[in-house]
Amino acid sequence: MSTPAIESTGQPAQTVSRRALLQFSSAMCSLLALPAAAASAMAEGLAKTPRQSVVWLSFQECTGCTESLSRSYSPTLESLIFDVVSLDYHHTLQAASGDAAEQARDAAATANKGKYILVVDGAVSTKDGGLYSTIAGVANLDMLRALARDAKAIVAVGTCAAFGGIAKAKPNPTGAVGVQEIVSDKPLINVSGCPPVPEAIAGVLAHLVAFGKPPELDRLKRPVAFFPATIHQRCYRRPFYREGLFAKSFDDEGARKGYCLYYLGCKGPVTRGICATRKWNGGVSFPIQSGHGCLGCTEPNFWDRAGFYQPLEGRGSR
Ligand code: FSX
Repeated sequence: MSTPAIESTGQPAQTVSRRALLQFSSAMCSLLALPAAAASAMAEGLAKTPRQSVVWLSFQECTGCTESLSRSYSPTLESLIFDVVSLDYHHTLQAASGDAAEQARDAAATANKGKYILVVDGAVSTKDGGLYSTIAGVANLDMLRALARDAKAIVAVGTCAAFGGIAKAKPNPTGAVGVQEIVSDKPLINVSGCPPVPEAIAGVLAHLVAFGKPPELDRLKRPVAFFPATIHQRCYRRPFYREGLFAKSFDDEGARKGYCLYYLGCKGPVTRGICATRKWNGGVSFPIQSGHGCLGCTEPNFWDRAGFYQPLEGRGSR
């Protein structure tokens, strides 16, 4: 998929040390599956690129995506991502509230017209003109259209923003959809997951800032580096699957021995992501490691597609 280059903004240059930038870039390039030489190029790009204005809109969501980003345990990641970008508007993280917050968003969009990155988490209500989800009296639908118009790129963070997520699940009373069903004329990156792995959010923003274009995307507009394979392909329980050793209930002998959770409804074989390798909370664990099958949350329609405890059909020799 082609990834058109995009211009940088004119914000003051960030002041992070070169050593910190190199550490950050090395970690990001490793995650992005870029060659080692790309780390210094990314650090150079970040060092000379003015801080990138980011306007972050939260619509129909649970704040899990922001919780995920704020709980990144990677050394320097959280501080660097806020030094590399200028997070000009974010409901949850900003100090401003009320009119001041709305004015901050409008001021950032005006000052960086055509140059800011628009991050969206949460699904967009479209039914009845989008009146079921509003911010300061403005429908999310209208706010998205207005802010997307002058954005240079859009990052849909979380499965709600990417594909509609839980809000879009039946009966979808608000007419919820993902961002791509509303905006189709801007570079768009879907960082799905409910919530996404925090390093995927940071990595996409770092790539946009350092290289001026999105990373390579798959057919669902997800960055290939963070959705390289199915959870099953990288799962530490996969040897049990191949041996035909399964847990059949959550408290049987197979469960105690850590056998494969396929028959307890795990959706790992049809779900792409890096949960099994990057894990969560600084590499402590991920759902399968804590004894529950993958829910398939990085995929479209995951809530409706299959019961969480219904096994997939047609187990083959994987
Ligand atoms: Fe959705 Fe994110 Fe799941 Fe929650 O913003 S992807 S419900 S983790 O918070 O949107």
